[in-house]
Amino acid sequence: MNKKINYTITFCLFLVAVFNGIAQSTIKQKPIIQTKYTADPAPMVHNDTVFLYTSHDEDDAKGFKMIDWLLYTSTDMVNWTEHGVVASLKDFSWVKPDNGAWAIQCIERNGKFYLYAPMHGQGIGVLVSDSPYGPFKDPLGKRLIEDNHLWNDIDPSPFIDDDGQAYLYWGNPDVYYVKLNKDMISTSGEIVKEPTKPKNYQEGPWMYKRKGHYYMSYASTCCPEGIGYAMSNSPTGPWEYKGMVVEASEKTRGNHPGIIDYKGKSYVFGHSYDLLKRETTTFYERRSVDMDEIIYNPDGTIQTLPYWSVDGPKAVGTINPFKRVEGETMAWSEGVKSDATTEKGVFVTKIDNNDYIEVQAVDFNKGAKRFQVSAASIKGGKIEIRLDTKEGELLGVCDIKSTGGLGTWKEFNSKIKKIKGVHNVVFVFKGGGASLFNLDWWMFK
Ligand code: FUB
Repeated sequence: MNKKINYTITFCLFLVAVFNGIAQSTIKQKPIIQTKYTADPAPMVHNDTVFLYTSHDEDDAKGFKMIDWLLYTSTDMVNWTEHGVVASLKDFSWVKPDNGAWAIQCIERNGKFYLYAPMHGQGIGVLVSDSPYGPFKDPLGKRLIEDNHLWNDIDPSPFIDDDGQAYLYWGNPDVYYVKLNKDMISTSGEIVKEPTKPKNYQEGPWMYKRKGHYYMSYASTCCPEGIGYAMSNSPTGPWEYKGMVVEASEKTRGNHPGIIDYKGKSYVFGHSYDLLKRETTTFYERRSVDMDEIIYNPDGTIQTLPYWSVDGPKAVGTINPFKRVEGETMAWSEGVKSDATTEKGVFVTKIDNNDYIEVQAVDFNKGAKRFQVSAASIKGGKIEIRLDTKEGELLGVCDIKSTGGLGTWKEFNSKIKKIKGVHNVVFVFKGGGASLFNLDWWMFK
């Protein structure tokens, strides 16, 4: 290679590095799930818990590469616990299982949980379970929706009105709806193509009723997509466009809404590419679910958010550290991944030197003096237990010795400085090299 070409390549690489550095250093938002790429948030409040069903972009996805759906729960809206794969294309015997697990939504009726799932190009199916955690089974063994626009049948959103009538809404680029029977796995009457499709509707209808108003929110404008919404006096329209819940932003591309009320506050969930952008400036379909609090005006309209805030919402609950807390419960993390086995369930893995997990709003109450953790390890390493931030006060260090393998679990404990009150806790992992240990659960005493 001659010198001139060499200099030119070096200069270009330098520019790319500077651009990457600038792009990555400007990403301050913190998507709520970091161990996997997640999309199409479908939050459901059941009893005192938010169940967040998501679709799942594979780590090596370039375009849409989606084969299963994930479940996360929270009782405080800042810490999310992963429950792993809650359903997959393989749960539908009539579906090609290689791709197309798009946006699902779950709804409860009479103690049963109905998960409506689009398999892109193959139609909309429904799975049923006695528990929001699954296992979900296909009661029909065939599509729920039969029509002549299979390709457009995506993003099903179930809704049950106060009079008990249930509906299913879906579609791109049109909105369709049909009545569901009480069994929730059969339809009644004709499929209707909504004649008053709201302005800028793209896809992803999210139907709900609040204080007597019917709402349809949806991926709005293209591209980029924000989250728009329309209101009506009836579940079947006419729909009147009311504006944006979250503005379309150049920071993102696709979007998909989920809206709930929980513990006296209201929240919108949607997409960002902010996790991907921390790693690369190249665009891939590797999305992340983010969320924020929203405020309703007295007339039921919604105050628009410009984009996801940097800090996210405040905690509306606390973590009890005197009971086992799953390692995969986190408000934020860097570096680590999650995995699962049938025996162990979900655990934290790929823990390298300086990776960390932050858990917010941990209520130490009258005081904790010891830390205990279940880990499995070949090399071993250390867990620094820090207060409030990654650089915060060091409460103690727990040594994780080799257990003889990443599948052999043992408990380790260490003394810590006495701590009281409500704090964020940050576990900073230290050791030589990569994959120091796996982590199942922790607690304080
Ligand atoms: O995630 C695949 C598709 O992208 C969804 O079904 C749409 O809503 C869009 O988010």
